[in-house]
Amino acid sequence: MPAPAALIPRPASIALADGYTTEYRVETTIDPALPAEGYRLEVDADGIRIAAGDDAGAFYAARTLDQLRTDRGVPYVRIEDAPRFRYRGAMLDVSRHFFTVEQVERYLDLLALFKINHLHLHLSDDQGWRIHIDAWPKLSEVGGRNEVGGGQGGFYTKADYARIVAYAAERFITIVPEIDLPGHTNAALVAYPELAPEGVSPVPYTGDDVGFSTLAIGKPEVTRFVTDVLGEVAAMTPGPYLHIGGDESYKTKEEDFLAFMKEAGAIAASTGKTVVGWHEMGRSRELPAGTIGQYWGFVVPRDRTGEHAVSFVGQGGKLILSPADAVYLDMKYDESTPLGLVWADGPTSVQDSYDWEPTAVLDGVDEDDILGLEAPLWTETITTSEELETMAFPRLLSLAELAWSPAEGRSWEEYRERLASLAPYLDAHGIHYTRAAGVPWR
Ligand code: TNX
Repeated sequence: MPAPAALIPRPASIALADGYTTEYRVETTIDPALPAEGYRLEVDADGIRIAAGDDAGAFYAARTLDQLRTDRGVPYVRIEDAPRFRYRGAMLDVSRHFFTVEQVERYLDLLALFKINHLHLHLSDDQGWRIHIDAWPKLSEVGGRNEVGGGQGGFYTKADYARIVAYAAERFITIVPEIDLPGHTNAALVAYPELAPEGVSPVPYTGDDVGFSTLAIGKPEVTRFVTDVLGEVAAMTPGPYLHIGGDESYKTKEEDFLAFMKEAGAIAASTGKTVVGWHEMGRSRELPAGTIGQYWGFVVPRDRTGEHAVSFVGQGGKLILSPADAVYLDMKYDESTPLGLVWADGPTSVQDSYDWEPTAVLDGVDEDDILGLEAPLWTETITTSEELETMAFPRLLSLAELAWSPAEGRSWEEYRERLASLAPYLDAHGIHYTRAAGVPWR
């Protein structure tokens, strides 16, 4: 019997038999009786056969096959597999530091290896506006020319953005655009003073503080801005989701925040997209039908974060879980990590990133209320692809497994061994992962 395969994410069921094939030709068929994104992979003396529920399932079967390959060939195996959650996400903050199309494509390549199917792009924040909007051209041309530390910044043209969307789609990844409103808007206010409460532009912001900016809620210019921006972003988005932020709007009065979220939510919904917002948006009881909440509180909720998240479910929506003390990839691994932050009960070890159960986080939130999971990578301290990879890997793999693999039979003790065995595969893809403590790297 060969050693158990070091597959991440772990398949729903796997049976290994004695032997290897070195005949790599693959016979693929689509069998609509199989689940969406699911597949069956059989390797035996007759060769390699894949049956998949759809094209995504065939793609994932091929990714599993990549991981199974050894020097001796592919082990005889029978795998039946399908994801636990249909939303398996990563987020990249391209605002605090800008990342080029090529850098985003590199991240997409890596996400696809582990069956992640959504990349949420945080396209606007205090430090930079990163997507061109025809009706408000200075957002990118002025608001894009900055980043944390005062660098050049940058932005995506519509053609750039279309390239990212297409590259993602080839890997069965949906891009989820976020325009963060009504806070986190300093860069927009730099470009257009009429959007600011005092009607004057602030100076460009190059630090890493949060919660100090707000749109001038109630002004007709702001309504026009939100309508134009969300309309253009929706038109660039073939995917179903439009994220409108809503987090940490500490300078917005509560009544203004609620009025704004109602209005912006309705504008976003009128584009035909499903609205997504950070959990603070759940303070509103007037969300568009089916609005998705993204929970970024702790694995054991504090303050009113859980209540705000559950509000989305009460209003007929589902949740994306991103508990900050588990899946925030910008947290340090330990005291020795040169990059990253610690505010979310950090440091965050690989075990912390793995050892939690999605249905146990929020009372009254069951499996069916959870659309899926997402690991955000905020980039206040991150400037290059190599740095990004050292923070994302290997903790992003915990998210990939939690979002794909069944909860039954999951244990950190078993996972850490499987993760260590995956090192040659990570090396083969040139991934700059951190050999973090707690994993028996060889
Ligand atoms: C909180 S999480 C933020 C971001 C920061 C991040 C840093 C969330 C919705 N907002 O603005 O970049 O912490 O970890």
